[in-house]
Amino acid sequence: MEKPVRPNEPLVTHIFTADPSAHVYDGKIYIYPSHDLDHNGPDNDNGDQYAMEDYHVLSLDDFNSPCVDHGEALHLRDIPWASQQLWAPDAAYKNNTYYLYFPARDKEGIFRIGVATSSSPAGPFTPQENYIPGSFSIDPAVLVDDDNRAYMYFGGLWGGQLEKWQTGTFKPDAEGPALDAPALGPQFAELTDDMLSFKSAPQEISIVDEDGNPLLAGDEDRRYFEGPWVHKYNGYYYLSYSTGTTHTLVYAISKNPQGPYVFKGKILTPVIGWTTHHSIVQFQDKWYLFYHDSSLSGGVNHKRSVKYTELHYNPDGTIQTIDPYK
Ligand code: FUB
Repeated sequence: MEKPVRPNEPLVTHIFTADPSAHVYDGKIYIYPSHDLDHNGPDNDNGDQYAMEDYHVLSLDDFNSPCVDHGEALHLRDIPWASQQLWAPDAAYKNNTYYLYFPARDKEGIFRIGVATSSSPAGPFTPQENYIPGSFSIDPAVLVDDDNRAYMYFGGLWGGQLEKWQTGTFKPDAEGPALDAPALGPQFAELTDDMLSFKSAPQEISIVDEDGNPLLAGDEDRRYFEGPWVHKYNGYYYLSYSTGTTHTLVYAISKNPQGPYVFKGKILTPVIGWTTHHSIVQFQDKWYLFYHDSSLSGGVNHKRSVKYTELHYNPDGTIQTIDPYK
């Protein structure tokens, strides 16, 4: 019998995993991570080192159980429109179907977001012929709300190409806003009832400070970079994300799924490795943060491991900051 997974330790060590999206299905915790590959290629701001080719689904019966790797759930070779780089995925359940949402570069090298379906939370997943029309950039996160409407949050700077879409079309040489201009926010789109396309064109989410002013592009401790996640707690939507260059997970809250979101604070201090990426899930009566770091590989940016830790709220609904190494 394999050992239970302990907090702040890799869920699995036989493969490298990152970007965990955790959900509770059928009373178990399913984790949808990226599957990092071991290679000696370039490591750069374009993210070429993240050269992933497939997805594995992981699960935990509970937090006293070993982690199960359900094997390959989807491979690049089976996605007709994609050329490379299966980055951070998410999953959703609706219509008696499990949906896997994932970014990849299309045949022109532009990141798009695709969807694949399965009758099982562990896959295998069957991809659609084409990416979601109107989709772009990376890091999809899907919230199926209490009224059964489903929203996708997505977008990431630099290698994730978000700044290249500021005019609504892809401009390969476009750069981000000036440092004293409002930062780019994540994108928001409601999904159609069949979960396979957007109801209308994605719109940018505004993240504002405590006085209602948009966070600025130069505010690297707080502005959006990549890796959105939205969960609900006490009637509020919590949008959490990575600040990228300052390597922190932070959050903002709103009464509306589309925002504007008011910045609140830090969730996770920087981890070992350049990227930080997470999800937040309630299991039974506790809340958990799933995240990754590169400690198992000795700090190699693209050889990461998914971990979890418990997350605590203060009585006023703010989240207590976690230092994973204390
Ligand atoms: O895993 C590739 C990329 O690294 C993800 O899409 C980003 O969120 C970052 O974790």
